[in-house]
Amino acid sequence: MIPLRRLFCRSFSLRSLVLKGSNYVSDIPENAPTLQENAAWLNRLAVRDGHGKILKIDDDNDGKIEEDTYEIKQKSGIDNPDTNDHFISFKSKKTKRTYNVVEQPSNPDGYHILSVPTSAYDIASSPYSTLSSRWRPKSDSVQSFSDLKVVKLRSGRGGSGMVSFCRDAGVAVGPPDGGDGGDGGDVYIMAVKGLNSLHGVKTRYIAKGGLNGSAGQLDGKKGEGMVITVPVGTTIRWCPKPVEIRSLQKDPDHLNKVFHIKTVGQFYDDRIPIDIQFFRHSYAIGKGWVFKDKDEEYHLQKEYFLKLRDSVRLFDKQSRYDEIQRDRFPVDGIDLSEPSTEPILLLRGGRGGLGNMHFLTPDIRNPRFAKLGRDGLEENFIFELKLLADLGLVGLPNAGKSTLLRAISRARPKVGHWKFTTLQPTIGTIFLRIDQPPFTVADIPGIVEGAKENKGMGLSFLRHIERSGGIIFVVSLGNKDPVKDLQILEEELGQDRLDGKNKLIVATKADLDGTKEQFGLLKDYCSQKGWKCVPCSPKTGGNVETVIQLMAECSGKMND
Ligand SMILES: Nc1nc2c(ncn2[C@@H]2O[C@H](COP(=O)(O)OP(=O)(O)OP(=O)(O)O)[C@@H](O)[C@H]2O)c(=O)[nH]1
Ligand SMILES: [Mg+2]
Repeated sequence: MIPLRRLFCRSFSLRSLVLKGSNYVSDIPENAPTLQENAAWLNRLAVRDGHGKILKIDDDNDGKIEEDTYEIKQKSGIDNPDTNDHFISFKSKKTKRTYNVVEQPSNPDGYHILSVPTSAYDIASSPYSTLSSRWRPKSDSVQSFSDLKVVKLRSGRGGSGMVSFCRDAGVAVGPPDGGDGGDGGDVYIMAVKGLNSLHGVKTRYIAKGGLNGSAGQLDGKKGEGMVITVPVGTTIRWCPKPVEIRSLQKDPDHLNKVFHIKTVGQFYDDRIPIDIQFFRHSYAIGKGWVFKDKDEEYHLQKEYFLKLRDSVRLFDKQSRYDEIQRDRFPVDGIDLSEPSTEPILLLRGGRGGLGNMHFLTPDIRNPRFAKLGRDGLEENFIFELKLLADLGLVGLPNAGKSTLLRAISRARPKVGHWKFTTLQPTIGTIFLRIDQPPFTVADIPGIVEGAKENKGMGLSFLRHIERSGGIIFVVSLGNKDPVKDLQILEEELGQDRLDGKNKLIVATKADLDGTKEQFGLLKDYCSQKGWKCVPCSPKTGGNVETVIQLMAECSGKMND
């Protein structure tokens, strides 16, 4: 544990301490900050404070801990463009979400308030989630699948500095030699190939804290970090505490409430939010001391301590400024659509506290105090897996989507004559000729009328086809009115989801008697819209080749 270099320094250092009144010469570590160095460092802090941004940070010495990232508020004038001049509303190009930003009345740290309706964080639950595990339908495969997780992450707390004095043969109390605390562990995320579900992601990750410093100027070890591995295609969004979201959902007035989230722009005072600002619930500026032998009360009566404390307040301010600059997370979240080349930092660990060796000054010969480490961060995130398929199969339950995917690829989704056979998405890969790139098709659970209002399996599964190039509407000719079925699907998906995507209509179960007329009506409807429509019977294999060709065109991946 003790670095060799330091051990070496302890035993054979070059600088010596000659004790008055004795001939004894004691070795002290070579890397110890000298009295002059410490004095110069404290002076430099004072100069820096004269001009520079760190002055902007509120430094009330009232012992209050810092702000929260967000607050839940009643919708008020502040969120209303008619009554608030400082209100702006804009649409993010990346996520297509509309944001309302309100200038904060008092704005000491340069952040603004992003007003987000509570519905934005509704964590959709499966329609079966109220059932006990015994009655819940079992998934199609042995391996469980999960595409949404709310995860609590916590970075490690910094270790405390040590109060210790050099002791040696003949030296009862030497110069201070307490080392600094180690920094807390960080939390990282990494997208890797080969995973296709979030079921292995835990609901809580806690990085280790840094170790305290030790005697002999040994700094504490840095806390072990955490690397969370997720499948490629995962997106990560910050979210408020799930307990608060759940209790809000029970509140009949929740639609009138908003989350006021503190955000910062690219530049100071920039109102277009780029990042969410996190705050550490750590000690206030000037606080966070560890005392040994003599307590705080004793030290507060000493002039030398009060003077030193003022200088160290400036150091705390600088540390707090660094934290404010770094503890941020993109408002739009992180989209891990490519495998990560290196881990991405989500939450940084707290900084370790200073050991007492830093407080040796001309006035203070035996500093019996050191600083505590800074706290880590604790935040919640929504991990959402958006499978990456070139095409998505969208249809009412029992339309024959899974049968179609089985017919065109080697994927084996479960088929059944009851509704909602498919409970989790499956991706099939279709290989054409050798000179053509393969394309992928995702089979997702069926969509019913009213899915928008969370009927059936809801619309949450559409996240898997959000990034696909085309949508395949699967309509059963065995149903009474296929045109009506198609209209329901269009209505449920909404124009926003359909825009900019290739579309193909596959009419299944064409082998059934009396479906010709149905197909004629469907074809007419599709040609009015300019969409291609093809009949087939995946069960008997009829016309499947044509369907594959049309799908390949629809995927937009065909070579000329
Ligand atoms: N006659 C006939 N029956 C079919 C055809 N395709 C599918 N079926 C039947 O329709 C029923 C439903 O098929 P699935 O493939 O499970 O339908 P799905 O759209 O995946 O259904 P969900 O997963 O519940 O949304 C099954 O009983 C199939 O055997 C077809 O071309 N002809
Ligand atoms: Mg199915």
